[in-house]
Amino acid sequence: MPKRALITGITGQDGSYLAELLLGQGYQVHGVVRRSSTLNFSRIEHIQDRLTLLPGDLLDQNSLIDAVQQARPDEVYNLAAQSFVQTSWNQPVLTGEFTALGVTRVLEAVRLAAPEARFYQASSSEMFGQVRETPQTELTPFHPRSPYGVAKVYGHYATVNYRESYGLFACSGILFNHESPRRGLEFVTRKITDGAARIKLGLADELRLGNLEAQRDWGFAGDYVKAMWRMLQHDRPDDFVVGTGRTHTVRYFVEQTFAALGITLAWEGRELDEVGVDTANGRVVVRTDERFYRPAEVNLLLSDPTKAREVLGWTPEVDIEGLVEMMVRADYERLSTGRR
Ligand code: NAP
Ligand code: F7E
Repeated sequence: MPKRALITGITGQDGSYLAELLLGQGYQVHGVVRRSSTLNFSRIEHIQDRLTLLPGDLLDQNSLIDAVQQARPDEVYNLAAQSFVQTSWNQPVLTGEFTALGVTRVLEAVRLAAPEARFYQASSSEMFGQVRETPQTELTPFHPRSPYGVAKVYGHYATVNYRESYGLFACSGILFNHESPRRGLEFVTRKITDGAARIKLGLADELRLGNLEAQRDWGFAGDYVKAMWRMLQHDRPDDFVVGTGRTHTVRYFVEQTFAALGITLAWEGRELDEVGVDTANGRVVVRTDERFYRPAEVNLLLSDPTKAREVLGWTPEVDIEGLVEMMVRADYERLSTGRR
């Protein structure tokens, strides 16, 4: 009998890579999709005929119970969330409903309708926030710095609590930033690769960014969904940090991206008035903009993924340079063939 999986957030970046991975392993893959006036299946359209899509919303308890009853899953991956940190300051209540209470609703659906199923919660390095130690491990205390981070701490402990209260096989993956050509355009990596490709093709003049000094441990989403799957194949439920163990500034990501397009940058000015100049022709192509700074910043994230490596045998395959190359090439090709 093929294994059965249910994925919330299947239309998102990670959901699409995870669905591909599970299909490749012979799973029957079910995905929860919420209603919208326009279909939003671009990341899964290439595999849609092999998926079973079920209507449901993190806000609606009964829809989640129905989805679990219909899917009869061996494994449930809760990837759905309001996942953009910046938006969480504008919509803190909605972020709490989706990203915090939504986890309890999915856990309740599993407890009531499929208590033997294995459960994965998409926790986040944003929970470390103002970091108490570097690098961050499974034992590093949390100090979230955004409504999103606060909501993820709730979801993390809800997962731990359902494991301890009801004996659910519930795992929390504390994943550091992971990116891909399927990353949403508002996240900084994709904003940079898309923006730089537009400048190279003459479709835009400049790219406006916020804090260039923030440091992130960036990896490739296709690698990280393998860690999620491995957590649910392990012999007991546990929590794992997943990252590359390397960190870089936003500035480095910008420089690498422009370099991949043959543009060398020189920086002038400071902080809110800084510009990146194309050294070949003196044109300003990057400009800092107050609108993209955050009320409270997470300055530095760096994982220690030792436990994931030793217990799960997981290691990432794509490094930051490979990731930049993959993303900028995909954006350049997409835009140069007229797809906007
Ligand atoms: P994403 O691309 O933003 O995808 C989010 C998914 O959640 C989408 O499928 C979205 O559906 C769905 N969703 C949002 N609100 C929903 C609701 N009320 N009901 C049902 N579905 C809803 O996020 P991602 O990058 O793939 O991340 C996956 C998960 O990992 C998220 O929980 C995120 O917070 C977490 N995480 C991400 C990272 C990272 O670096 N990518 C790191 C750590 C943790 P629509 O398509 O309908 O909007
Ligand atoms: O910002 C800085 C910004 O929005 C990264 C989500 O997947 O990873 C992601 O959260 C950094 C921040 O991701 C711009 O201030 C500068 O320091 O790409 P981001 P994030 O906030 O780290 C975690 C692990 C998650 O769990 C989340 O779901 O880049 N930055 N200038 C900018 N960021 C954006 N978005 N836009 C800028 O113009």
